[in-house]
Amino acid sequence: MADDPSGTPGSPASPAPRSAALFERARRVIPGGVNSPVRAFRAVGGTPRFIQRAQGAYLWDADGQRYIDYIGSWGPMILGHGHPAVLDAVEKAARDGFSFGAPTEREVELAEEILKLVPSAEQVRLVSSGTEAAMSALRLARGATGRSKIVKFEGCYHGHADALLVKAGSGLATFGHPTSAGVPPEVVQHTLVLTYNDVSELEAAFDAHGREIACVMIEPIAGNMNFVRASLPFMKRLRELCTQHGALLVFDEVMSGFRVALGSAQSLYARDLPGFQPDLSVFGKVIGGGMPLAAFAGPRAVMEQLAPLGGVYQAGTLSGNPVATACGLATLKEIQKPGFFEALSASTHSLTTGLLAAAQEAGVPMVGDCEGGMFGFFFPKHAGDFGGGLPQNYPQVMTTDGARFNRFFHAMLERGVYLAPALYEAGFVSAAHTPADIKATLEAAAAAFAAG
Ligand code: KE4
Repeated sequence: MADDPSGTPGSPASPAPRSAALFERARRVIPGGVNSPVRAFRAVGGTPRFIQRAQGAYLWDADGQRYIDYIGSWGPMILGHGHPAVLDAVEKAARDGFSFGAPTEREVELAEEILKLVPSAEQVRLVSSGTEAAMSALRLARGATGRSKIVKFEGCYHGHADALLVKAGSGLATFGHPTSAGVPPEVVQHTLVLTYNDVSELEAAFDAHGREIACVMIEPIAGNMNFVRASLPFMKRLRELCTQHGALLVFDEVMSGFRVALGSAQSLYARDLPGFQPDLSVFGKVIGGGMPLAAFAGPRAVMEQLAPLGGVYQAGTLSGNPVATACGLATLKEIQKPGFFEALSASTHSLTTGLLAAAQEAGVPMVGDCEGGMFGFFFPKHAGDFGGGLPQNYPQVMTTDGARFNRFFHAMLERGVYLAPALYEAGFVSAAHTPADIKATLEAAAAAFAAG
């Protein structure tokens, strides 16, 4: 999620005149012309494309240019845009009413559907954004444990709640510093930022603060560092230390949830670490199907400490919104259909291995990984970096070639392929992407690499 400092704003003039005009107009009335910073293309330079419409695997911008979409609204559009079952559900729900501020059956249905797919949780609370879900899970962990300290990892993004906008302190045991203006240092004084995948830092932190730590929040597959997996030894040790010290392990699966597997990333760790479960889980994106809906979930004993039963306050006017829940429920029904994830994983794997093959053919150092409908890739500055494997943490990601990424991004955009406009962001494939779309993408990549 971090802005790429090596970005080259002001890259080649955009061939998208209407987007350029709209961007100019937007910047007069919206800060930076966007309602979320990453959309402004500041990391990659150039003109952000103003999207007019989408269908299936495709986006069309204001100039009528079609793109194969590998952002999918940053993850939600796992079915592709405009899936008929989702459209029908949303249309019907909208006709029944947009919002009531009262409980509805569909919220119960969606909660039941989520819990069916998340064996680590017994109850779930619906909210409107991933930030809200992560912020609420954090408050719940502090309320449930009576502790203040929290641990996060450099490179992981959990939305923009104050306590989570933190970069590592100068030394291991020192607490974080705000990454954003407007966050008073005292707000982040309890947030400890460690290096992802570093067991020794984890053990030292728990040695120093174990009984004061309310929770450790982690992206199990860090899509905000593009695509970095928490190693099995690291995750195993993290689980052990949280259990030993009475800290809650919070899986931020806003991006990975129902995206990397039907059972989310936690099902992959449970497969490889028998009995593994997080204590709390945070979801978003896919469970809203593209509409404002997120959630946090966990054991009843913890969740029932939330208002109105318990002392941890949490609320939301549009939480469990009737139209958003219809969109999410229809999406979750579709992804459970037999063969859905096998097909999606095959498409994503074909794309990722094809990109790596095209880079190798062109003599360009490139590494990548994928899981389910999520993928990522990096351009190491030297072929042997990271031992030929993937970056394992944020500092290593920082050593990759941002300028090459930006050239590749624009070369692909000009060839009708819309990748994430920042090297720190993951990519997403939908069920609507066909083998022909993957083939066209790989042909564009070969041409992009040939262009240098
Ligand atoms: P939102 O508040 O944006 O719905 O969710 C915050 C969030 C929480 N946790 C994780 C793991 C996330 O990836 C996110 C949001 N992801 C970014 C993309 N990396 C959303 C795109 C944007 O900020 O515009």
